[in-house]
Amino acid sequence: MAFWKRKQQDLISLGLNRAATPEEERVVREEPKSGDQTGFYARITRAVASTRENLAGRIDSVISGKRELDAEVLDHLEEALISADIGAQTSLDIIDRARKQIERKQLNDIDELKRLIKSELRGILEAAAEGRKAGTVASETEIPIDIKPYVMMIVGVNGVGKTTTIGKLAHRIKSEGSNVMICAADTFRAAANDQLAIWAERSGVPLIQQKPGADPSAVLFDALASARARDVDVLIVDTAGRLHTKTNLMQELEKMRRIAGREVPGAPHEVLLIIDAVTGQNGLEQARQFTRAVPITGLVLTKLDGTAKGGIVIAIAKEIGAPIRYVGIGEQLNDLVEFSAEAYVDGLFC
Ligand SMILES: Nc1nc2c(ncn2[C@@H]2O[C@H](COP(=O)(O)OP(=O)(O)OP(=O)(O)O)[C@@H](O)[C@H]2O)c(=O)[nH]1
Ligand SMILES: [Mg+2]
Repeated sequence: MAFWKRKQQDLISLGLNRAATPEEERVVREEPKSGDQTGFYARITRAVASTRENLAGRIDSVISGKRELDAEVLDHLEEALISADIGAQTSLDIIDRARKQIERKQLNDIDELKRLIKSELRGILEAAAEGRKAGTVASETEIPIDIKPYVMMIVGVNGVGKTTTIGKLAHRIKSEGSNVMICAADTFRAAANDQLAIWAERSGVPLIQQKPGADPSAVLFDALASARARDVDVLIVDTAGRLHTKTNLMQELEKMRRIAGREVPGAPHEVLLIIDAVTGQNGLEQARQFTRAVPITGLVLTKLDGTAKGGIVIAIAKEIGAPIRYVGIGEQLNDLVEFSAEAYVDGLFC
């Protein structure tokens, strides 16, 4: 079953003919599926271990031996949130809310304070998932079952993990029963084709490529024709983080979008922006430039396993206002998990 239909199908199989509650979704998501996707909740928790230790260390050092939530505790907490890259304004807002609740005696101890923070953070992620920030997110469209090929464009600056994510995603979608094809439209680096070929082989899916230096849009055109001819369900398109010609990268992406839409109605159906969690606020600035040029439908945050500043997830969700679909938690084929706001937030403070 195609991955985007799975959740809905799982819910139907649970006998639900209404929207699932977050708890029900969590249960469905936690159910063992095909081998490698089992226990994603635990895997997200593990991926944010360094961030959790960073936060817990700072919080514990200031509250140890204290009975009251005083100004000093709140100041340190604010610093801890900022140091985890949650974002200065967001951290300030959360602590302000906490301060008011303490004054009104609605908040009495550190556990209640943690609960408040978790609920605030989850609120930010959920708002982003709904794409509430107008103007930055392509409107959500229902994906008709008969769209073929379903075209996913993967965009982002160089080195963030686009190619690696494509390999993982191809593996994942294929293991869920769809025919997948990869298009090598990053023609910038000679090595890019080889790297993608390795991932295509690992995940066992065909790759359409041309010589390095070829016109990315021409490669895409070929891949679309080939995908149609071979009855492919999902075409995943790798794109360059930069170009060797003087053509503007954003213009090239726009041209690719136009070609995809001309050849397959509604394509690209998904444009995933890849962001490297390790680059923190700098990466966020680069990501902003993409959102100005390309309508993004979702985000993938890579290298969450490699940072103690995993709070950047919150800053990105708030700033970009698009749903985080997946997180990369390592360099192996199975190291891509569906993002869960609940698993993530619980992981920060468990
Ligand atoms: N630890 C860890 N490393 C990752 C993850 N995703 C990607 N990487 C590593 O990040 C590096 C860059 O990944 P690529 O997939 O080549 O990035 P790219 O965006 O395709 O780069 P360009 O093609 O140069 O634009 C590689 O060494 C990957 O192994 C992740 O989730 N966790
Ligand atoms: Mg690449």
